[in-house]
Amino acid sequence: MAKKQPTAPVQTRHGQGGEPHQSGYQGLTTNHGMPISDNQNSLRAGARGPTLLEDFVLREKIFHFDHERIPERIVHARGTGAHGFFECLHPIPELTRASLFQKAGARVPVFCRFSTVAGSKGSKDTPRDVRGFAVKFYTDEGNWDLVGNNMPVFFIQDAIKFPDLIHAVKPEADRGFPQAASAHDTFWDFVSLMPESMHMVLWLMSDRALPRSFRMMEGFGVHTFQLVNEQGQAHFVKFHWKPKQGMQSTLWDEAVKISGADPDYLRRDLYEAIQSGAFPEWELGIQVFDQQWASQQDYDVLDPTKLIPEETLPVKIIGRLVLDRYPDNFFAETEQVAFLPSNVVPGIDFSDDPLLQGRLFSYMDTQKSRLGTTNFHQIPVNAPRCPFHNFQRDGMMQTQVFKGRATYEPNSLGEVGEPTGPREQEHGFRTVGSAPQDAAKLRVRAESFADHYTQARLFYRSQSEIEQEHLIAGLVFELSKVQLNHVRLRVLSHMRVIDEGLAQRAAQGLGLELPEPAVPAVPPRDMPPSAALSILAHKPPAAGRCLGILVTDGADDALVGLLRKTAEQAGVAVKIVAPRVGGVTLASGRRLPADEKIDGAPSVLFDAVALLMNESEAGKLCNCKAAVDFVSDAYGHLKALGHDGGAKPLLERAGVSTDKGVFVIKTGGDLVGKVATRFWERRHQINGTA
Ligand code: HDE
Repeated sequence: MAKKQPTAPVQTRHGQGGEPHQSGYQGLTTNHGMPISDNQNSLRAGARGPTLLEDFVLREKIFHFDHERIPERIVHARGTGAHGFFECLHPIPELTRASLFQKAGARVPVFCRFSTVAGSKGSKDTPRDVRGFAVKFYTDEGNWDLVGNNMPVFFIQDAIKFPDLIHAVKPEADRGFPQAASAHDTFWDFVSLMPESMHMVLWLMSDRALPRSFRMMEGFGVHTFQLVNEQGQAHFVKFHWKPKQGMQSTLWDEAVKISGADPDYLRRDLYEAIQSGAFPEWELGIQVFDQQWASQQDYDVLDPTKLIPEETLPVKIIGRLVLDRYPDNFFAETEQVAFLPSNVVPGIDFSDDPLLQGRLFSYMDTQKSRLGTTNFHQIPVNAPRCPFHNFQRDGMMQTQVFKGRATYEPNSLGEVGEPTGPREQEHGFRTVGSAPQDAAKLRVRAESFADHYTQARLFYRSQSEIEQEHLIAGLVFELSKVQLNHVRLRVLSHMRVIDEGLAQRAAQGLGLELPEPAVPAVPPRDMPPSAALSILAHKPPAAGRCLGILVTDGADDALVGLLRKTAEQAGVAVKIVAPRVGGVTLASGRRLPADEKIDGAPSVLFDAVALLMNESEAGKLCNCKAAVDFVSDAYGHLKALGHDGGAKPLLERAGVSTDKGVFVIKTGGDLVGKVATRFWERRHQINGTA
């Protein structure tokens, strides 16, 4: 008789039901609780014979496996999430009765998901794209979902254009590519035919579309919402998330290389930060205004292609968001989380923004298709943390066992003819009443939405010179990927209306003659530049960044220790990179294990690098392409390179010339303090513009 093959590991061989085995292991069972004695071999007719249909253990396992995938999100498919809390810092009872804003220090749990928009679930983390920033607040009066982006405006003004926009940016219908990229004909064809998208297009071409980390992005509710107080008085509000980690972006060349080195870069970054206890934090701010103020602006506050400059209406901080726990199970939590812009709580209400109005329908609908049932609100990550009762019943995957006879309201099935079951609440949500300005049914766009260029100009002119260079390079790159020349020219015709200099520089980069300018419905105005729109106007802190230390045998132990200590004090993470993952033997004779082997951790994964080696080892690394690229990329990406003198041969081999960012480490702080700094003047050397 043949033996069972192969021998199973001890821990899976025992098991009686789901109870822990006496040795501490939990017994393996089927989904219906039957103890499984063999998880290695299917049931066969003879040792080498066919598998029997009778094997219900096999069939259950394969059946479940066959259905493990669920449809990915139509947009924002690629993302990652985390648990945390929101804390009210400055109560605003005068503005809203929402319970989470009533008491300083009061906290509610949250789940937050960050995402890219265009790519599929398995796409890379670092394409040029908008990022989703969705927060679910589990309040004691229900879930409030603030489903925003890392940019304060959007491409379109009306929900009816959303499927067109997404079809245009997704892989082209006939060929199925490009994945997670706007650099192709259909996207630019569509947006160039939609002047209202020009403001957002410039945000997409800017550094905002290449965040260094989800932790280093701002977030925006985008639409105007309303806050409603106990007396029923309403104010308009825009929501802002301000990262405590500061804002930071990658360079384009860096982003491209990161996507090869680590397609999970942003996901891993969030995971590692939380696991190490460096909990990412944002402040929640609001811009509050009333109808009278809104009427005085030159743009319509209901138009989601417009922002309100912070210099005009300052952002008031009211709370903070801290993410302190990575999910236990990615699928159960991050994949199944279902955000609904229609999830508001008493004290928060919508505005008539036509894009928001469309979203109120779409998200509920999409969850049914994605999660398969109207009962998606019962999945733990979606369920309110407060009690919820109503007469909605049954449906696929119903997990609640309702008691009683009454499934309708009103009823009189209680004792002595009284009603039974939940009732309407006096304190419940009430929609803010507003008199429609024009009660006629119309398919129109308000005239006040017609200016498509003023704020695109505002955004461009609010960027620093370096950021403008990046924006133009982004535009030139994307339009160079576009194959239809008439589309390129149409984009340039819009750029001419936004800013003549921008158009000229883009045309030069493309090697094209400038076309006639587009004819705007409303000629653009000049608005005062807004520093709040520039990333580089804000100096980022060192904390939250990562220093990569490339070491070889014979490196100075004391210097490694000094860098580690200084970095730890500054909240900077450290990774040791070595020619072999087993590590190196330092000059002191101590073994230093490595976190990464050199070709698995190119310098694009770090914010700054240290090179610790003696000259002879540096000489050997001159023949290692990965080591040479490590150095030349760190230099090319304008990062700080600290070294111990021994690395000189490698620096020379990598073509590094000494500047303020390339120096011999003396104090540790001299390098760690520059971990978030880019040495911009070096770019002329790199780009050949010196
Ligand atoms: Fe979304 N959007 N969207 N969107 N959106 C979805 O809902 C939609 C819009 C945003 O991490 C979908 O659950 C329409 C603006 C984020 O799970 C879908 C319109 C903003 C996320 C959908 C918009 C967003 C989504 C896909 C135009 C910024 C990911 C899966 C009217 C304010 C949430 C899903 C997460 C997801 C529809 C426009 C942000 C299809 C119809 C504007 C962050 O329902």
